[in-house]
Amino acid sequence: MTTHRSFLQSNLVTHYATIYASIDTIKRIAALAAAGSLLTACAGMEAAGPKASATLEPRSGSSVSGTVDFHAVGQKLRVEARVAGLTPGQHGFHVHEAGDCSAPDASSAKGHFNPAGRPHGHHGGNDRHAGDMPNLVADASGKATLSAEVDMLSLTQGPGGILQRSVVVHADPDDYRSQPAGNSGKRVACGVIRPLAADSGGSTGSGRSGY
Ligand SMILES: [Cu+2]
Repeated sequence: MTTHRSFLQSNLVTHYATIYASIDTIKRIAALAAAGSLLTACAGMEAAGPKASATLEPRSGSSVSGTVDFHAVGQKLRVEARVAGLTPGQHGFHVHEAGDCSAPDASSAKGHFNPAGRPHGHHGGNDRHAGDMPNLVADASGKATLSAEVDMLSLTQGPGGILQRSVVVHADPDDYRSQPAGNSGKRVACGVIRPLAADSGGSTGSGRSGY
């Protein structure tokens, strides 16, 4: 009986030791996981928030191509466009409602992204489509770059969210007045706006001095 009891006790001690070791392991794993997600969060902030990109493909018989990148800067969205194959001068440039560039004239992208149901207008005002952006300006060689911060748009799932919508370049300047699209003519390029993985997008090596 004594032997049996002592066996039981020692067995219990071993059992508790195992439980405590498990709890300790769980705590360590939890701590490591927390540290890991903290690092991930920091890395995301260093990269200036979520990113998305659209690859422009030619439409309406044009040879226009390019890339449009987006990333969040506070409550605004920074737009960086590099476009080639344009006629020299200004070209209407908008976020359109549908992420579908399949039609030869890009009509499948539908109208300007306009979640608030407002008239078309100047990108600097408030009474306008959320998708209204500044005209691209092409040089004599047909190349245009644009770097601008716009509001009313975001990379979230909220009402201003532009993921899986499209960006469209037009043949003519947007006059920022005419309805419904600024009289900017044919759609010469179109690209669907897709989210990028958090660690891609080319900002590697910058802004990491905080580590
Ligand atoms: Cu447009």
